[in-house]
Amino acid sequence: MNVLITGASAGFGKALAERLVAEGHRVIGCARRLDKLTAMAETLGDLFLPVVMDVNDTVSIPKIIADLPDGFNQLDVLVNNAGLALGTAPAQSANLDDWMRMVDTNVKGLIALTHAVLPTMVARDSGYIINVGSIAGSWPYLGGNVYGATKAFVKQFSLNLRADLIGTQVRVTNLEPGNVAGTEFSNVRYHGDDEKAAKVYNGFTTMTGEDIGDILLWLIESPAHININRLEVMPVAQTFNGLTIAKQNS
Ligand code: NDP
Ligand code: 8X3
Repeated sequence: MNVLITGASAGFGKALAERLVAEGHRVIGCARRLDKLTAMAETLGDLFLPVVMDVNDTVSIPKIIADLPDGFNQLDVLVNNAGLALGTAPAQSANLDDWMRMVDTNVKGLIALTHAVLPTMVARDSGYIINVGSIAGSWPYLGGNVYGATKAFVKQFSLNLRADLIGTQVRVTNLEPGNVAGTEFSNVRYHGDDEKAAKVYNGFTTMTGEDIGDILLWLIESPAHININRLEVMPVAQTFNGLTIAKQNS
């Protein structure tokens, strides 16, 4: 299969690329950092095509897809994985630039890629779009404000794609992971404060990028007649917040 992964230079995307190549699939690995992609290509070989792509630059996306070389240009799977959280401040003190970047990357980038790839999948009556959402798209938490809202968009967009794709063989899944350590996610969220990022994962056993890579590979290799609409996964140590009440006299 030919699998295009956004956000392939780190975290889940990198873990998935490694697994796919090990299984003999071709990977179009997209991200902004060419040095990271080039290093991966040196290890992964000819089955891995590094492609510089900034999903925020939505105008550039159709041409990047149209210019994919022979052998890599028929996309069987699109994994919309590039995304980020910025900050954990409550809404009333959040940074507006952070909010806008999350919308640009997690929402606009994802729909632009989907728009560029979907018509060809439908024309071939075959293909699979996997969107990487988050538990933050379903479960509100303090400081999750716009990040969670972008992932709620991703969830509903995924479900609405399924509605539009009735009668076709094109599949769509929204993967919704909870807490995952060992990626750059929290380092990015805390704007490079690596000490603060590391503390998020202290004191419990969490999931890893490799766990999510395994799950993504399992989705991609699942039987073509099954559509997994949504898949929510958390470490056992994580569960839902109780509903909080601010009492007047406490
Ligand atoms: P990482 O920060 O480790 O990886 C993010 C990837 O996205 C990098 O490869 C980065 O590459 C790429 N990326 C970021 N911005 C852009 C952009 N504008 N254009 C192209 N690529 C971009 O994060 P994770 O692997 O942990 O997260 C991957 C996805 O999973 C995200 O959508 C995240 O929201 C979601 N998620 C993460 C969870 C976690 O706890 N880790 C849990 C649930 C969901 P580069 O910088 O080279 O462009
Ligand atoms: C990332 C998971 O719980 O940090 O999407 O929001 S969480």
